[in-house]
Amino acid sequence: MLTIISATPSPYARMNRIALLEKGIPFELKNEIPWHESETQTPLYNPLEKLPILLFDDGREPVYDSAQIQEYIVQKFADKSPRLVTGDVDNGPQSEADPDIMKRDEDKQSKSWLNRQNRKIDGALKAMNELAKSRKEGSDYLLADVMTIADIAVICAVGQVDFGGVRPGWQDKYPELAAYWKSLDATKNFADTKPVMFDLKHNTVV
Ligand SMILES: N[C@@H](CCC(=O)N[C@@H](CS)C(=O)NCC(=O)O)C(=O)O
Repeated sequence: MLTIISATPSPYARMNRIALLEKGIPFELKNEIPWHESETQTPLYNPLEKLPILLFDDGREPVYDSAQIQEYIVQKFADKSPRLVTGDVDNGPQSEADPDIMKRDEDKQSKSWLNRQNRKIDGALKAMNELAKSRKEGSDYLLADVMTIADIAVICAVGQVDFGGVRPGWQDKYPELAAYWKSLDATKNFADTKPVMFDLKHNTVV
């Protein structure tokens, strides 16, 4: 049995959870708050003290970093449909959109740092809107007629912008992205993994 160390609001862990759910691979979900030092197991497995982490029950080394975990899932379970990659490495982004959004207390904010992060959010929304626009006519997905990890990454990234409330009105500014996000985010495995603010702490087998 696989275990994912996750956090309920984490867009990174959400990507890995969705990939496993789409492929129908059972896993145990362990929700943590990575900065609750007396309780978290995250630093035991990842020296960077970040989750998600994929654990094995046979003593194998854990895999951490959502992009690495996504790569592991795609390769290890390549024979399980959906493949989640097109196989065409030259055509289109397949892996990660960096979806984390953190808000510091005002007195700890740096203006230039904030400007840089804001520029990245706006640049990413614009780029993702272009991707949504460039979809093949009638396709629900970005790169192919089937879901890939690019769809999972974009939906989780956009979901985090929406959940964090950092760009009110983004749906009006980027209507193609909004329409694409709304329809895929309503499907089961996306709907079941929507971000939830910390305080929910439970272990479940999915
Ligand atoms: N690049 C990492 C980023 C993961 C990340 O930032 N996770 C957050 C939770 S969403 C975390 O564990 N933060 C704790 C910390 O930075 O100390 C990945 O893709 O897995």
